[in-house]
This record gives sequence, structure tokens and C-alpha cells, in this order.
Amino acid sequence: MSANMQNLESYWMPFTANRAFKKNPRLFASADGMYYQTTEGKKILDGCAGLWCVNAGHGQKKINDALKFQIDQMTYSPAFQGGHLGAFEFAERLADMFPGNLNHVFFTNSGSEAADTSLKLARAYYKARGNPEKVKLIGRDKGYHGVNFGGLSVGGIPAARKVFGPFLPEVDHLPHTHNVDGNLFAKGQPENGANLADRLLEIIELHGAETIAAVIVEPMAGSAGVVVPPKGYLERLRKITKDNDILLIFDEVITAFGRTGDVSTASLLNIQPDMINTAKGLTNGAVPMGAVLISDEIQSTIVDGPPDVIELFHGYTYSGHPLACAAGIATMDVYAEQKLFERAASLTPYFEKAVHSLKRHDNVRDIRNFGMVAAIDLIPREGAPAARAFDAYLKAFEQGVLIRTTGDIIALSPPLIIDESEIETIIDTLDDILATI
Ligand code: PXG
Repeated sequence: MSANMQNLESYWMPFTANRAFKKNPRLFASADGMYYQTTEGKKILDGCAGLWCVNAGHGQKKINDALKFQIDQMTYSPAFQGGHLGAFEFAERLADMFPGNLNHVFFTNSGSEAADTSLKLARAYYKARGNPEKVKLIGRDKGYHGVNFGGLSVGGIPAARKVFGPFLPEVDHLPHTHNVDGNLFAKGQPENGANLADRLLEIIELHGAETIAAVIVEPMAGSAGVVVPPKGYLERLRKITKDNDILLIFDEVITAFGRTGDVSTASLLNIQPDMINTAKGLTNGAVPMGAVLISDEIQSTIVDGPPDVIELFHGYTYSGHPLACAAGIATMDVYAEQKLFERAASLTPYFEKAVHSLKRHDNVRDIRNFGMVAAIDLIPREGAPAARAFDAYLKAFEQGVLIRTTGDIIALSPPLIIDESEIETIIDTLDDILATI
């Protein structure tokens, strides 16, 4: 059905300017490899992996076949006091892939649910361990942990919080690491800003470590416009949290599954957090799913009670859904067989060079990159914040390239199957557009 035959009013679209969209809809009908096709038959090169999730590209046959098979086997089995083999297999697979002692997996249906699950687990852990006063949760300015109340409470994007408060009271925020002097046009991790992790020491002094359960950060903040961790910053956060008996949660909803060149950014940087949140690339975006990877210590402390009693009153009707697990297992096969994490790592220098070539435009304030993610930070138009970047978005779409914008920042995070000529197409298109906006 084409857009002009369809009434678009009933569907309230998320994070969208609904009225503007419905006047000028952009509707996708099919997708294959690096390309979408719109309802009008226009081919669109995917520069942002859908919404940072289709890491293996569109229409991967193995994932589709696994889904078709699972549909005929069983589409639902009860998640509580019941199970199916796919969930156990997928959990074991993930536990093997993620670093160190992260050997337990709690399935959710989104990154938002993963955020709230991890925060609840942090509190449950200290209650089980006999430290019920350790309840405070420390997030970071510009942080994004989805849209539920826990994630919003520790989150730090004003527009996402503005009309929804009040939030959880037992929360504080670290400063962000964005735009530290001397970091403009940094390639990969910037040099300056590791010392900002020391602000955690002040937060600990203020509240007392004995009241703090966890610190949650995105290793690289995506939604805020690609804030890359300064060299040494995450390592410093790990040391301070460990020294003070505070859990460290990495929200890797965007940064896991090859995006930064390894299974997770924790693995890439050889840092051992106590929990890692994932979603998006977990199923290549084929079925909604999130997962929290949990350390042996946290899991065994919570589960260590009378064996016939439910240990944790938490979970979702669709935790470990059979279709999501089938898609997820096949997705992990595809990542491994097509060596996509290695591919991301080896493409990064080419991508980095291509993106930084856009520096020559007067309206570009900064360019940053980390693995297969990049941001082109534009100087806002006077009195019209975000207008210049959204103009770029509309023009790119018109010219057959899908990008993502947040505020006046263009974010690129293409599927990891991208090749050099497709990178050139994205950059050439942006090069043309930046000269006109
Ligand atoms: N944590 C992080 C770090 C995220 O990036 C979520 C949690 C929430 O995931 P769900 O599945 O509940 O949406 C996210 C989601 C963008 C963009 O372009 C970013 C996200 C989602 C959609 C768009 O900035 N991040």
C-alpha cells in the first residue's frame, strides 16, 4: 500500500515530529544488505544500521531462516517457571562471548528494560549481601539509558527528562566528557578528560560509598551525539568503583556487537564491569530483545537462598522469547562466520579518514569517531537549533542516504558489512550537502 492510500493519523510515532512526518512521510517497505527501499521504490543506503541495531546488515538469510524455522516450532513458551532450550543456548553463547566473569544473562525486550533491570539488580545484590543502605545510583550528564523511570533517573539528556519528573531521588550524576578543551577533531579516543572520572571521588565523599550501589555509563555515549571516552577515563572509573565497593554497569546497547571493533567496548579496552547491558545488535534488530550480562558474584549472591523459593521477583512475560532467541543465536553465528567484528576493526581507519575529510566545511564544528561510529558536529543556525542537521537529514534522504541526527549532530553508524565504496557514497553525499546547508 502506498503512503497516499494509507491514513497515517492513528499511529503515534515515537521520538518523531508526528505532524511534520505525516505531511512528508518517509516509509520503508523492504531492505536488503546495505539498502532500504521506500514505498515509492527509492533505494536508500543505510548509514545508521536502522537505529544503530542492524549491525550485520539487512536480510541476513541465516537469521531469517532461523526465524522461519522457530515460527513453525513454537512462537511462545511461558517465561516464568518454564523454559525452552533456545533461551538457555543463547544465554550460554553470550556468557562465552562477553568478558571474564559475566557468566549470567537476564533477558529483557529492549535496552530500556535492560537499564532498569541492571539498576534493580544492583540494589538487590547489596540487599542480599547485607548492605541494604547501598541504594544510590550514579549516572552521567548526557547519558541515555532508555525511557523507563530508572534509566531516565540516571540519564542526563534534558529533553528526554523534561516533562516526566520527578525521578528516583537516590541518584546523582557524573559530569560528561564532551567538548573537553583540546579534543576537537580527535581520531578515536581523545587525549584529554580522564581526570573527569575523579569527580566520582567527590560524589563518594558527598554521599558516602556505603550508600552507593552502582555507577552506570555508556562507554561511548551514542544518543547524546557520540561522546567518545577519553583515554584512561573508563579504566579510572573502574578503579574508583572497585576501590569503593561500588558496582560498575556498562550500558553497551549501542557499543556492543562489533560497533567499536570487538564484542563489547569492555572487551576492546580490557575492562571488567560488573554488568553489561545490551540490546539492538543482540538480534540484529530482527526481534526486540535486550540482555543484561551479570557477574558470577552478583548472580550467586542473589540466588543463594532456599532452593525452592523464587530468588528475584523480576522479569517480563517475553523474557527469552523463542523468536528473539532464535534470531539472536543466528545473529551470533552471522557475526562469527562473516567475521564482522574484525571487519569493523579493520574498516575503522578508512572510515575515520573519510569522515574527517569533511572538516573542510565552515559549518562543521567538530568531528569525532570511535570504531564504526562517527559524529559530524555542526555549528547551529542562529535562533534555530537542530535545523541545520535536520536539513542535512532530509537532503541526504532525498539523495538516497539514511543518516541519524540528534540536535545539530549528524551520527553515522553503518552496518558492519559496509564496503569502502559505500563509505565513499555516504561521505560524498554529506560533502555535497554540507556545502549547501
Ligand atoms: N541504552 C542506550 C545506551 C541506548 O543507546 C537504550 C538504552 C534504550 O534502548 P531501547 O531498546 O529501549 O530503545 C538506548 C537506545 C539515537 C537512538 O539515534 C538511540 C537509541 C535508540 C534510538 C535512537 O540516538 N538508544
